[in-house]
Amino acid sequence: MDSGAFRLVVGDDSVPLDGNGDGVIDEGDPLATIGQATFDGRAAASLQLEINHSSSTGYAALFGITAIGGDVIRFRVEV
Ligand SMILES: [Ca+2]
Repeated sequence: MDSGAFRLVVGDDSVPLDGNGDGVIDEGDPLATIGQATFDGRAAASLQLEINHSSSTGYAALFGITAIGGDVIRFRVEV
């Protein structure tokens, strides 16, 4: 069954987004923070995920979401 989940494919799974292993990605995890993000002219508290890949670091924001299940998004190695 399609759960509607999506994949974020970056880096490797040695640094999981659910860093504290409690099953939820939220501000309690080292690579996640909550910040104000804007989208389509609106602002909302949003989960911001630090993405380290090769020699660069970027961020992905989940607009309007402050916590999400650790099984929904994860790093995954694709070779
Ligand atoms: Ca967690």
